[in-house]
Amino acid sequence: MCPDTGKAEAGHRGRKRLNAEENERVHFKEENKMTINNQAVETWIGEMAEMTRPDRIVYIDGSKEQIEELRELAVRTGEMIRLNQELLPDCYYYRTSPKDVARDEKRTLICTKTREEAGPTNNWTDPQEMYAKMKKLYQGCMKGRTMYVIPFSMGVPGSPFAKIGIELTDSVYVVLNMCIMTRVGAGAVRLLEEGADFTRCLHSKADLNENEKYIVHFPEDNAIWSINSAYGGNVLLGKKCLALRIASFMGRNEGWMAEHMLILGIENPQGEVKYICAAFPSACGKTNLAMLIPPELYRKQGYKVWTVGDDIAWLRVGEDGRLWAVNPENGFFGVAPGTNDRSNPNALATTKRGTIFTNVARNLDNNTVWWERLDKEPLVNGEDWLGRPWNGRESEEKGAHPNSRFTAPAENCPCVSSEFNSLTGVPISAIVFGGRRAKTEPLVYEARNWNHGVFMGASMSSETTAAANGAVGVVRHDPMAMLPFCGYNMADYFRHWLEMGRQVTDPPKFFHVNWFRTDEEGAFIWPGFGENLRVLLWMLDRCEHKVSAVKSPIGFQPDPRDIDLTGLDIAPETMKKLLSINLDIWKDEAAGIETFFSQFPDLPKELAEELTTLKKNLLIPTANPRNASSSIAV
Ligand code: OXD
Ligand code: MN
Repeated sequence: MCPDTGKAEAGHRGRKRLNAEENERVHFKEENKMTINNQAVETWIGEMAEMTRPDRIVYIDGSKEQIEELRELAVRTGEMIRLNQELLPDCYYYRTSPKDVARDEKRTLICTKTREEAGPTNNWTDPQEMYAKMKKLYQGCMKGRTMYVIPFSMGVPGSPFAKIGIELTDSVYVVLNMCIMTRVGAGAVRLLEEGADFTRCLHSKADLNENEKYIVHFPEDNAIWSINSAYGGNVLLGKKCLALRIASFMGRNEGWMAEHMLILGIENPQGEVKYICAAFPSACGKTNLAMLIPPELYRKQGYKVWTVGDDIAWLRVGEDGRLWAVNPENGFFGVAPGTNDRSNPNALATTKRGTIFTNVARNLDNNTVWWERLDKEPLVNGEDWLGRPWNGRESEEKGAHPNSRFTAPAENCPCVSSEFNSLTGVPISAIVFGGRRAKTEPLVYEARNWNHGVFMGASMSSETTAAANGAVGVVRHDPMAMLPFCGYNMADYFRHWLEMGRQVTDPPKFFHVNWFRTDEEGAFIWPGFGENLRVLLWMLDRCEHKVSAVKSPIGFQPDPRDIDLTGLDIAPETMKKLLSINLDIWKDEAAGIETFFSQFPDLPKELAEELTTLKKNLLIPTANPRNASSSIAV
């Protein structure tokens, strides 16, 4: 392993690495220029530097010049590779250590004063114990290194939604990613100087010892400590750690919500835009849905889709009684494999400039990047994500890691919403929950009301993916896609959702979707991607009371004729199958929900009541629940 980055030597084959002395000569023009005039900030940075002992402290202002200096430094030290600047201007390539390729849920902790506050679904340790343990690990870990101070804002500075953080890190890769994913520099500094509170984020790659890797949240102290990892989800502390775990805790106390949701706008031919939020677990297609391109038929009619966010939504009740959402991020940290000009041309276009690629394969013929299903041509003269020579025609192994990523600026996205930088956000018409379920869940159904919608989210399950360490393809309960991201007791989180429902006087409708239903051969039945618009349009019609629905044991379902299939090769029978519910499977599902809920002694009674209703509905003695249904008026 390389001593200073802990990365496998294979990852640096053929690249010159600098010795410590050469590194010393790295000069930062901006080094002493920036200050943050706030006593609490100074004291904290002083304490953290005292503990970690960096050789130098460099403040990050997010300027083009400083970013350029850091890129050059990363190339000189061998940490990153500069990609072909003609084909991929300002794009860089990075490999993590081979065992540090995904979020590590087992090593992610919520350290609240009591175990109960963190709840049964989070890993918990007493905060004092954890601080003591981690202080030992951080002791002197930045000796010989630079500590970068990154002041950042989640949300547009000045927006009532925005929250400020400062991340201290010894990783240039983290700095460069944070400069894409968050709003770094002046705006955050101004708010800090006006006395804004901030999340204290400390990261050190230390020596990347996987046995001492920790991603720890202290919500009561507004602090995050991460050590021994360099994988995005564990180290870009503004993202999962602040914008979901810490923010969900803040939101509960302050009366708003932080959710693992994309936000998209659908513009109709009359130019009206309606916004939808959707929560799917990691790597289940949020980025693809957020950047959806309408099928040609709809494009010709004038439909457009606009991306506000692909991963995180912060939601507040507006003065008008509607729910309003912002995306607190400034870029996309998307899964690369499977992204191509059919599945998501907008994402592909977004990655053509100013992007950092992590753990993908590299094309040695033209120094660009490659991943599985990027195109039909296998890469022949390549290097895999481990830095080994790789020929896609011969190799049985994958060229890119299944959780390899691109970090790309949102401003690159051809369909970025004009409301992306709105201070007040966008009003939400519909909230969608979904996951990967081969058999159980129908293509779409609608909740009867807010409480039923909360139950729908709370009882969500999905097959696991490569975004987190552990087995892939195992069905697990993942309420609101927040299981790994809720910063406090999930029973209280459900209660908070129910409370928000009492405050929204003009609520969005709730829906559940499943794009991943399979047939007897295991093939996906629904074409997905752009065609998902057809389902979203049915939802919007429901929101505007333009179409009726059919009662079923699990909620309202479309009359199959109400989902427009024009131009699609899908028989009405297939549509019926996509919408069908198997009562036996659903009885098992209800039992699974009951077991999942039973771990919360303090489960809100509203959810227990919804479960009782579901069980009652499922006992209707009929072979086909749709026969037992009746049309309801809208
Ligand atoms: C992500 C994740 O990176 O959910 O967005 O893991
Ligand atoms: Mn995510």
